Amino acid sequence: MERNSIGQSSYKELFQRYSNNPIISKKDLPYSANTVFNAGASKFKNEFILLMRVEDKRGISHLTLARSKDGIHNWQIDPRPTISPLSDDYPEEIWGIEDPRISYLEEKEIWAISYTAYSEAGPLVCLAFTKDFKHFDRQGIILPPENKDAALFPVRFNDRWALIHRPVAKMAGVGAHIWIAFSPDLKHWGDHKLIIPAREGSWWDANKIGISPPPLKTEEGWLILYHGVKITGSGVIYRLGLALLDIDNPSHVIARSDEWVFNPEEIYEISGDVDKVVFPCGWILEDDEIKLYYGGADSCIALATANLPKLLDWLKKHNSLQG
Ligand code: BMA
Repeated sequence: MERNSIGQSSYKELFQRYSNNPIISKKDLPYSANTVFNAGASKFKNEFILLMRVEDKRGISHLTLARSKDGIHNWQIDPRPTISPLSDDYPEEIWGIEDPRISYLEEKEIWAISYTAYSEAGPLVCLAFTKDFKHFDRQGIILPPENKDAALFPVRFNDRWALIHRPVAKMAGVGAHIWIAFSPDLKHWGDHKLIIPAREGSWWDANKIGISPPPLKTEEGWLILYHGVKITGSGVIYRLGLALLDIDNPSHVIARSDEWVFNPEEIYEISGDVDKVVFPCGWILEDDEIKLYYGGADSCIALATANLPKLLDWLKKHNSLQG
C-alpha cells in the first residue's frame, strides 16, 4: 500500500497530520521561553532546517534554528537564539523579529530570509542573506509598515526579483490583500500590484489574507498556500487555501481555491496563546511529497504532508476563477 513519509496511507484529506504532532514545543527548547511557533523551512547540507519563531517571556520574538536528518524526528536545536533582534543597529527590530520565510536563490547560491520586524511604527518587512545558517547578513528594511507576510520567489523574471507581500491600509472597510512587487537588486522594490484580494462577507478568507510559505515552483505554475482570517463571535480562525500563479508572469493568477484546504482541528491548533490558528511559514517538496511546517495556536510547531499532484488536481476542480 502507498504510504507517505509519516506512515499514513489515507488521502481522504489533502493534508495529513503527523500522528506525533506537535514536533517541537517549548519543552523541547534548550532555554526558557514563552512559546515556539511559525518556522521557515529549507534543506541545507542534506538536513532539514527550521528557523523557528521563539517568543520570550517579555513578549519579544527571536529566531532559533533546529535541524533534523529526516525532517520529522530528532531535532537538534541551537542552544541559544540564532538570530536575535538587534535594535541598537536596526531600530525597527525593537519589539522583535517574527515569521521568517526562506527562499534559496540558486543563481546567487544564498538563502534569503524575509521576516517581519516589529517596529515602533508597526510591523514591516526585512531581508537577510545567509550561506551557512550561522552568519546572517542583514539587508535592513525592504518594505515600510504596515506590511508583513512577505516571501521571495527563488528566481528572477525578466531580470527582476519578485516578492509577495501584504500591506495593510488603516482605512475602515479596506481589506488586507496579497500583493506582488519587483526589484532589480533585491533592495529597491516597485511595480507593486494587488494580485489576490481578500474576499468579502462570510467567506473563510474574507477581509484579511497573506501568503504563508514561499511560492513553490510546479509544472503547472507557482503554487501559493495562503492564510485567510475569519473573524467570528469567539475570535479569529486562521485557515489555509491554495492559488496558482503563471510560471513566467507571477502577477497573473491562474487559479484560486474556493474552499479552504487546512483548518485548525486538533487540540494543539485550537488551544494556545492564540486559539484556532494554523500558520505555516515553510514547506519542502521531495518526490511529489510536500512537508508542511506550521505553527499551531501560536504555541507549537506541527507537521503535515500532502501529495503535490493531488493538490494541483484538486485546485483545478475547485478553481473559483473559472467560468
Ligand atoms: C499573524 C502573525 C502570525 C500569528 C497570527 C495569529 O498576524 O502575527 O505570526 O501566528 O497572526 O496570531
